[in-house]
Amino acid sequence: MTEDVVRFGACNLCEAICGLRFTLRDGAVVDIRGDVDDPLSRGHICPKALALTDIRDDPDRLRRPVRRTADGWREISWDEALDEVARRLVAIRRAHGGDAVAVYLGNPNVHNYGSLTHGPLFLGQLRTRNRYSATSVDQLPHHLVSYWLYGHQFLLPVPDIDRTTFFLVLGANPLASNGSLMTVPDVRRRLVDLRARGGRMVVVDPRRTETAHVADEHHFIRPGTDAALLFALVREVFEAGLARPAPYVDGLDAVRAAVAEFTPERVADVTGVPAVDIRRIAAEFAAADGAACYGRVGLSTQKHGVLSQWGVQLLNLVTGNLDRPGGTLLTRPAVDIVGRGLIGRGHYAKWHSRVRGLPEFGGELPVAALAEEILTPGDGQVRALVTSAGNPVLSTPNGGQLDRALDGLDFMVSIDLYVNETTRHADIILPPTTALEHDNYDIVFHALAVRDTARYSPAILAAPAGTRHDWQIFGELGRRYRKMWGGKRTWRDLRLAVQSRLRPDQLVDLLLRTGRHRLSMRTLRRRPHGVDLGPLRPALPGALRTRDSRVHAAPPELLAALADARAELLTPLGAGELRLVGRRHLRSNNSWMHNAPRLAKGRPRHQLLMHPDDLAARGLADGQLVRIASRVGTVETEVAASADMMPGVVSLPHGWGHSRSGTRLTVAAERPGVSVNDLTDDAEVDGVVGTAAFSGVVVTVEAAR
Ligand SMILES: Nc1nc2c(c(=O)[nH]1)N[C@H]1C(S)=C(S)[C@@H](COP(=O)(O)OP(=O)(O)OC[C@H]3O[C@@H](n4cnc5c(=O)[nH]c(N)nc54)[C@H](O)[C@@H]3O)O[C@H]1N2
Ligand SMILES: Nc1nc2c(c(=O)[nH]1)N[C@H]1C(S)=C(S)[C@@H](COP(=O)(O)OP(=O)(O)OC[C@H]3O[C@@H](n4cnc5c(=O)[nH]c(N)nc54)[C@H](O)[C@@H]3O)O[C@H]1N2
Ligand code: SF4
Ligand SMILES: [Mo]
Repeated sequence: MTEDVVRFGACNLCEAICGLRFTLRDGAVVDIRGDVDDPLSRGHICPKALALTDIRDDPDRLRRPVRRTADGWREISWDEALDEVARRLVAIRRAHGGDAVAVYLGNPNVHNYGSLTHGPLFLGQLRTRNRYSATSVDQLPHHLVSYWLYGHQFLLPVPDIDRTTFFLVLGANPLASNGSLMTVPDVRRRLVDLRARGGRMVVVDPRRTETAHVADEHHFIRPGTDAALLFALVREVFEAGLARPAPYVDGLDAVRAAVAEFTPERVADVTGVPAVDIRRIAAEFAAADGAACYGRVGLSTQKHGVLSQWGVQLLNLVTGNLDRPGGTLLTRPAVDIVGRGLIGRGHYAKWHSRVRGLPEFGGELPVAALAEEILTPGDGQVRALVTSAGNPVLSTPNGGQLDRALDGLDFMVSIDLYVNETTRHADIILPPTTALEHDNYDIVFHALAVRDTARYSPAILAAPAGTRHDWQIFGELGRRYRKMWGGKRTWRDLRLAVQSRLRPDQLVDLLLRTGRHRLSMRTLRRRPHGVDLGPLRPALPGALRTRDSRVHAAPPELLAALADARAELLTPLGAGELRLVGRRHLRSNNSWMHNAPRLAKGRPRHQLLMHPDDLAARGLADGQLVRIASRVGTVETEVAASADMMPGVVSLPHGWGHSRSGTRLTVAAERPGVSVNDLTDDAEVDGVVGTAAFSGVVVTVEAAR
């Protein structure tokens, strides 16, 4: 037996990027714990990090490319697989045009720096307008609002949770999710500290969540009505004479006029939040010495997601809390995504989806339109699909329809570790290494963290022989595709040839050296716990990217959207209807970690939660098998009584539904659950930008026969 070796890295499973301490014995990880010297996570860890080894050692995990054949999956060589993918995609583009090949990028792409540095080398060559990603089932409204208000889609203010004295949280459950667009490891301790220094936290959610349980105050809200609540709060700040906007904010007169009708009384009828509370919360928020309003998935993925996120920004702006310590601030990351133009400022509605006419944003179309683009014949019909690190059959609205649509493709390739509900349709699957086997620098989530830090994670274990990293797969595909496409060589090709041969750490080293903190990979390698770059600090108006360097609080597009939505936003929802919302659990991660034995055990967590009164009204009992139906589908699962649910609202987590045939998920199949996205509706999208409207789907629930 050799001596134990200790190594440090960061977890890339969720946005919290916790520092981890690994103990290795005889080449195997025997212990994982939080790195107490990490300046951001300070030793925090959650149960998912322990499953990193489950994923690496999972017998179901693919280690070689596989081809789907009539007698099941057959392993093939990398050369054969990569050549065939390039050849088929080139052939389909030649025959049907660039738009015939669609791309879907899932969530883990942004947690893996190699996919970010090398993905574009291949994907950029496809020349398709049919680009989709998890963004349009997630944070898309944030980007659009930042693009309009601040001039860049990635100028996303982060709550200064460590200094705020009033934290207003809508549609987010950081105690389960560990924060989103707010990288906040150890959120529980930070919230305890908030209250210890006399601060208050108010949570607005149709479910009394884990986060609501540690708050000072929780309010139920009817799903999809948050925009009305936020407009009422903004109105009250104006009415009470409490507006204190910064001098570089334009458009607030127009805002004031636009929200005038949103009186607390009218909004109380719509939202279910009492008018006295609306008035009081507005006054407390405005009076606080540093207040932050934060709204996440529950706000973004609803019909008025864009208006809701605008409302969040407006409340922070009007009260002078944007760019103020204790309010919301921009980060100063070591890899400066905005400053270096790594992501463009954004563009909106430059083109539209072929079938339904949904707008693009930043070069992507809403994924709610993907199935119809495959199913509807005509010029520009999607005939091939490339997916990377995604599972849209389980994660996008009306996944059942997409599931059927994928069967009709001429060709599909997936870059993924598993044969899951989506990749089971692929002709070829290209499996990358797992997180423990490749290095990483978190380009995205350092830029969204509640404190500026920088940390590099080396590979903890050697990659098994014959496996490839995501960046190598993308680099190889890029080179082969370029060769097979042929044609004139350009400067772009030269850049492609050079970049595809550099490793991600070499590319990121360049960005670090030229960044504002003048770091380098060498420095980061020498400091395995990461480098502390300090608390967030004010940066406006200098950091704005609008042409006049001012905040545009009332862009004409948003005023128009509000005018369109006002009648609906001021009308109470139909009485007696049941509305469906989603939830997350600490031991689960979207659709893809249910095959980890360590996480799968314990109490089941896939059930429909329903208020006891709603159960009684339907003659249903706790634990019973029920049939849930929406416009697009029906599923059957167990119901669990929960007094934490708002009456009239039911909750089902997404990412389940592992009973479709042809997958290779042995552990997950034992506790399959059902897919909430067999109920969510591809026709229900945000009116401005097309994000899936998951929150508030109308459903019926009855005893299963
Ligand atoms: N353990 C775990 N952590 C995760 C993930 C995971 O799957 N598991 N996923 C990661 C990802 S990809 C993301 S994007 C983040 C998301 O992080 P969060 O945004 O914190 O996500 P949720 O925990 O789903 O919280 C959303 C909340 O919105 C509420 N809600 C639903 N509809 C409405 C509504 O209309 N109005 C209001 N006010 N509330 C509503 C729900 O009841 C729920 O409590 O989490 C990340 N972290
Ligand atoms: N109803 C409802 N639907 C939702 C949500 C909701 O709250 N409610 N949340 C939405 C949100 S916020 C998100 S982000 C999406 C997530 O949905 P998706 O991004 O579509 O899918 P994931 O479930 O994250 O699946 C990730 C896939 O990537 C693979 N994978 C993991 N790591 C890697 C890697 O390093 N490289 C590669 N190549 N593959 C890898 C896994 O095997 C898995 O197949 O779901 C969305 N869908
Ligand atoms: S909170 Fe997120 S980053 Fe931290 S250990 Fe858990 S999964 Fe990993
Ligand atoms: Mo997400």
